[in-house]
Amino acid sequence: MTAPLSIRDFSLFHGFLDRSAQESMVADLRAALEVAPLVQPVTPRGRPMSVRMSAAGRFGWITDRKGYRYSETHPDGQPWPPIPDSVRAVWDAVVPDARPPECCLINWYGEGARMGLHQDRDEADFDQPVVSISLGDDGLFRMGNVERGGKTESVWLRSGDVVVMGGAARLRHHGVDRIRFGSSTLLPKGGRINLTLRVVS
Ligand SMILES: O=C(O)CCC(=O)C(=O)O
Repeated sequence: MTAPLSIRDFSLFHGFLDRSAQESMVADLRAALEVAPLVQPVTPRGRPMSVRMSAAGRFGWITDRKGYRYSETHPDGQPWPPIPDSVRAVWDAVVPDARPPECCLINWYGEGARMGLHQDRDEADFDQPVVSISLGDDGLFRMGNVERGGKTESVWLRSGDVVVMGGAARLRHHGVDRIRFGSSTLLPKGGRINLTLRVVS
């Protein structure tokens, strides 16, 4: 494993997964999405998000008119499928001392989808990192500050890249301004999948 690039305390492992590892992870995710289909969530104010979401693990992160929260069931009522071993192996490799992940949030970005700058703070233990895995089209990842506002820096995340948001980066704002739709051949119909592994409780 080559040393990661550090930007604003985020650790970026470019090219962490090779093409065949990416393909088998996508197959594992397709099986998980059979159990827990992607949904287009709405914010508590009722605004539809541009990403589609699902999850694997004990918890999934959901949002609807009742608020942002972790839930042990999919909005349709069934429990989430287990986190695929291929995904769990990335966590074990990059954050071997962390507690086991309890949620793998699955975000799917179609053409024009984005995610505004935000902090991940619905988890109980901020000493535990969040690990992000990118698959498919390139996404422009913006990294900011713990406080709102101020200067930010951006980097294009490509298929197979892994980012660790731990330590001083754990509560930094981050988001995805845009994707380059069709830039990768991994997903036949285009789009970007981002997985974030989290310890929830
Ligand atoms: O899509 C990404 O690279 C980041 C996703 C993210 O910020 C999140 O799920 O909280």
